[in-house]
Amino acid sequence: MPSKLEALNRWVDDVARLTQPDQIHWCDGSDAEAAALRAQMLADGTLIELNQTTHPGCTLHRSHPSDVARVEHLTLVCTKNQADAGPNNHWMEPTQAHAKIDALFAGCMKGRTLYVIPYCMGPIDSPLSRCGVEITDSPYVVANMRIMTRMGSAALARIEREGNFVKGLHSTGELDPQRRFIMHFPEELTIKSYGSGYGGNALLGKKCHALRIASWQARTEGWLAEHMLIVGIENPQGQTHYIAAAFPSACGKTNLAMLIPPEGYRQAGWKVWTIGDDICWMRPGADGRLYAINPEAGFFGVAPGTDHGTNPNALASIQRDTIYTNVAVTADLQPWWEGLKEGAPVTDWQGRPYDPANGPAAHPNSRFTVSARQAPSWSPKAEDAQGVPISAIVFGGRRPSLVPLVFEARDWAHGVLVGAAMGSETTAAATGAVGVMRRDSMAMKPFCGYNYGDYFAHWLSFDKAGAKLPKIFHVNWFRKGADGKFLWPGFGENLRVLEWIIERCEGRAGAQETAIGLLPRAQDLHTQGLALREGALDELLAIDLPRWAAEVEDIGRYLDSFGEHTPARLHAEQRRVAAELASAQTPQKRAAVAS
Ligand code: GTP
Ligand code: SPV
Ligand code: MN
Repeated sequence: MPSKLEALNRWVDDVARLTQPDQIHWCDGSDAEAAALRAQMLADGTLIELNQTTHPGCTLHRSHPSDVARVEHLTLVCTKNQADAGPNNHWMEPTQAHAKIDALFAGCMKGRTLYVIPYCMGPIDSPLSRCGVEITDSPYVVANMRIMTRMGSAALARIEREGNFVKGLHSTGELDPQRRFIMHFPEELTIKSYGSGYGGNALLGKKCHALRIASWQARTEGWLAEHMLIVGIENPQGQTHYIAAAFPSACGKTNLAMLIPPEGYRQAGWKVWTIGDDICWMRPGADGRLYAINPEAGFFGVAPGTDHGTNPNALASIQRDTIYTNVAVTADLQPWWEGLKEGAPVTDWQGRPYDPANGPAAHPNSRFTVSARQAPSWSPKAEDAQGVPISAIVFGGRRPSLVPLVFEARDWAHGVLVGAAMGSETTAAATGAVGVMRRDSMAMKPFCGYNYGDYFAHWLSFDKAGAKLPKIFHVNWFRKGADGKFLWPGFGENLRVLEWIIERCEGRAGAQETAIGLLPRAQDLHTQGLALREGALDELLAIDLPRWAAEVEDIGRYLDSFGEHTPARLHAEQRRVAAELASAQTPQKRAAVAS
């Protein structure tokens, strides 16, 4: 069933000539197609059927043990000029890159089926949406793409109408880490991924298209493609504010997007609506506000830590029709992971009898793939072709010390600096050491498809006449006390911070000005019914001036690392904050400046 689009047919032909599959299957996205693929994967062991009484329609996939996370060192941005990719990306010259990866693709689909997956990122009828076609030899990828994107006939019809699409070529190859590359050619709107079957490396609509390629397109077209959740917060008066929040991988986006309000808030009438949990595309509307869509249709969420107490909405979503990857199972084949209070693991994520000596039962980056429609908190506005207006942008990361619970940037340029300066401890979402502090500007370090310096300039460019930009905030749910325990209870209680953020946007909540931005005083946060340790709130809202001065100095060096690409405006902003910190530390000097 080739398409009506000659360019698409020609590309599929070219790929088939290179990869030599036994068959070609054009995916229509139908239920019958999905059922046939599922049966085939159950038969060949790619999927294991879980307990169909407790988890109807749920299956488990165990990936190769060396293929469980994104591989940043093997992820390349291949632009003609290296400076366009920037020091934040691994780079290879495009001709050389094509030659290198095409040599891996040569003949790699012999004995396999080549699947053509037309997909649309965003609502099918939205002007903000963008389409792509992924070619893969992995039925597991097809099954995941069907949940994560609008996949099949409707997407193909839009592609045929528009005539252009992002080309993504994927093969699991031999799953050999020595023969693995995730390459992006933004100038050609092309992705080539070889040797991994894992999420972000293989589901090309997600990080490869919707962030790396889309961020490049967004820069030239005047919009933003960001690693952000989108959540709607409805207050007791029935007004809903939409917040977009960028946290690095495995730092709480899915959890915040689905949070359940604390008891008192629920009774008062607060509601939370999920629009997206990982990616946000936003663009200025006619009224000057930023309007956002979630380009995805499903959640590829972190399993460990998901429980009734932390994320009941996620848990409710994944009781049926969910693909689990690398979780453990109980004696009666129910999925299990660390943090789940019910059940006990009997078989670990690699299929071995569970033995604590082998480490956790579920892989720390084990995941669930589920349709967003299954979330009890799913917002009907997520299908809105115009997107939702964003009231606030929130940045945050895992910062065990220094960074307070929440602060507000004084204006857009300061907010861009706050986003650029973001730091976080690394997590299991990518291979490599876990718990190492690194700068992760706007949570886009692994995903920005071009030079970070140019990206900062693009962010600054939104501040122009007529713009009604969201306020920018920074949060830190992960601050630890002297005992090494989290000071803030997090999860549902994070609504208390979001309430302050919304009230600030409405001009109603109080704040105190500090050198690093505006902070709530203890009395500006609603803490009724909140169990906090003695002194915890003071610690969460304290600013250690000398340590902040050192931090801002380090941020200056970090901005320097992008050379002339870093906009002068951002340097100026860094110097302004450094000067404010210096004068805050010497009251005499401050008095002198004031007089
Ligand atoms: P990606 O899908 O990798 O982009 O991750 P994410 O940002 O969506 O992270 P997610 O919400 O899945 O959370 C990752 C881990 O952080 C889980 O183990 C959560 O239980 C934990 N977590 C999330 N929110 C909080 C919080 O407010 N406080 C604490 N202490 N942990 C949290
Ligand atoms: C992340 O790592 O940020 C994820 C999972 O959301 S992946 O799809 O692998 O990128
Ligand atoms: Mn993510």
